[in-house]
Amino acid sequence: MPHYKLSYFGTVGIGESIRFLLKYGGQDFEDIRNGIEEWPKIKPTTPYGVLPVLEIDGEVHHQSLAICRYLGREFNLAGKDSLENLRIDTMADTINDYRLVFTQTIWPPNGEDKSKKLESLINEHIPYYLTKFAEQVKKNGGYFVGGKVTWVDVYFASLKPYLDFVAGFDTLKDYPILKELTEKIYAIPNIKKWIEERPTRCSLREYLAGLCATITMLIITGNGFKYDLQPINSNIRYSFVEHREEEKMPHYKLRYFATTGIGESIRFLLKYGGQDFEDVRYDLHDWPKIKPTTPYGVLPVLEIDGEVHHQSLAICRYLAKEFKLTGKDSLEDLRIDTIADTINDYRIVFIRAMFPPDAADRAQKMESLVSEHMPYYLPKFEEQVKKNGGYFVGGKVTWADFYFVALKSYLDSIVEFDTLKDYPALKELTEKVYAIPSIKKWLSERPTGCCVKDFFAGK
Ligand SMILES: N[C@@H](CCC(=O)N[C@@H](CS)C(=O)NCC(=O)O)C(=O)O
Repeated sequence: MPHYKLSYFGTVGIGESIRFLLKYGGQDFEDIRNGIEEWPKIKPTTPYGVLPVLEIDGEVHHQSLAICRYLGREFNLAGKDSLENLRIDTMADTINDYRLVFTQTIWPPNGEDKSKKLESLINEHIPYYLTKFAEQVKKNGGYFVGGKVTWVDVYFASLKPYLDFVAGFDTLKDYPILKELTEKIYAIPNIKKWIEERPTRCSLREYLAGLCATITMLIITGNGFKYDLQPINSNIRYSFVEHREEEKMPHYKLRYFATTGIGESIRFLLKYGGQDFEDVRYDLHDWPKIKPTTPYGVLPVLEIDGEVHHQSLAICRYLAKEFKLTGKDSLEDLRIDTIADTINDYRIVFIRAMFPPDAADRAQKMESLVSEHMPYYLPKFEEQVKKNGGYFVGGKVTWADFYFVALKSYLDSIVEFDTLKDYPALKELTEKVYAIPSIKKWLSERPTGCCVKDFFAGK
């Protein structure tokens, strides 16, 4: 058995899903629970200044969802095939989007009224998501995916006390099927035992003292593992693409906005895989009509042979598996997932800087994006790429590299300068991905005038 050491706060929060999964797997683990008073000292010792962090035989991992996916696989709670894994990943990311609305309620962005946020959490967001979750669980025999328990059910059930606490009531009270699912997870013997014996902390008093609020604010990220360098062998990848052309290709239809954004990584991956796809692009003025036709009111949406999928990262991971851009084993996949989620956290800071309606707030967010957040993330990305032979993971191109590179034009256009200008290793990585023949071709032919600011300006 590997040695697991989990470091989180003395509460439930997003660390609890990892505890649930370790317990489910019958794994002993060191359950380090940090107090808020120690946090300022501990923070700089974590990969990206946040928790949870899980050490597996001394190797440091972060990003709660990446860790859950890894443990899910270790303990046979993953899907039976890659399409089922896509469905699980999609739901996990959607549950995480749901959770983030709670986080934003506790920590409203500057100037936003907390009670208004709570009101819209309760009256809009909770019913919006839970109705859809309930529908899905009903259609799937009482579980989120495939009529049996998977790690996404455990993830959902483990979050309940935390979400109830923020909302101030039993969030599942009007959703019997979700309640039943949660009870089923709680009744699994190892989990039942854990619930009986786990430390009971995170009281309201503690919460008000700032501990839980700090925790909920955290978007878990990080790095700091040892690397397994491999020679770069891009021939293998090109020959794979040629080989695929002989196979029966599924029909792909991508629906996104008429810009790069998070849809572009999906386009990059499809192009890399030599896949034709319908590239449906919407203008902003079409959006109100289109929004209700999507699963959760957002894009991108990818149809694969008519089955509708959403969540950009879940889709990228699925395509990467199709086109052999994943890791060589599950630990390498964990490293790829971790950096992809961290790049996504970085991306979200750009979005938060771009949208506040108040100009002064927007200017302040933009200023801290450029002077704090970018210099925080980019040197860490640069260091990781340097340590890994010019790629994010394992000394060869993986979908994490594609995800990062495809976002560049979008992020550059938000701040209006080359975000990688001071980061030669990241720049070189970008050039390498741009030079892959299928990507080079795509860059030369993709619709132009597609940058984020122009798009929002209606150009
Ligand atoms: N976690 C989702 C987020 C999707 C998302 O927020 N999409 C934005 C575009 S980048 C959207 O559709 N916004 C329209 C809206 O919220 O009305 C994913 O990665 O797919």
